[in-house]
Amino acid sequence: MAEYPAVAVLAGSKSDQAVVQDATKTLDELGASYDVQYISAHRNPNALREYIAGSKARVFIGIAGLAAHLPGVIASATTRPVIGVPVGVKLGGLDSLLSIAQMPPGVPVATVGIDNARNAAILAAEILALTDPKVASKLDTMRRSWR
Ligand code: RP5
Repeated sequence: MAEYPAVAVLAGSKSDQAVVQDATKTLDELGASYDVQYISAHRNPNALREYIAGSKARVFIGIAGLAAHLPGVIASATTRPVIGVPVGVKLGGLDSLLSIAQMPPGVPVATVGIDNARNAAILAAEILALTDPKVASKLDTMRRSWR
């Protein structure tokens, strides 16, 4: 297991907190360590870049609503995998979903469904599980519990 938080969970606003908690609850279930930060990509872009540069996280989860550029901006600053969670604020979340999913070729963001932070956390754990047997075992147990 990594000694530093393995997943960085970043959200654009404290108003995204309920969705953030869906992610962290699932990461707790799967034994994946994480750090949570609320940093707006448009209000505080310098702090966001500094955080990413200083982070040793192996996977980033970016949670944002409306224009939802946060996950794309995270991906612009790192080659580590980024998972985006569109938050349903307006337009049923379709604006956020398209903003996150429609990244131009070359800078991908793996996108989950609207407000589906649980899937983002499971996907992050699946990435960690490639090299972390404890997380792999927890994922296996979770899947078995659904049978
Ligand atoms: C996005 O705009 C945030 O991720 C949030 O989902 C939405 C509203 O933000 P606030 O008005 O609460 O700052 O940047």
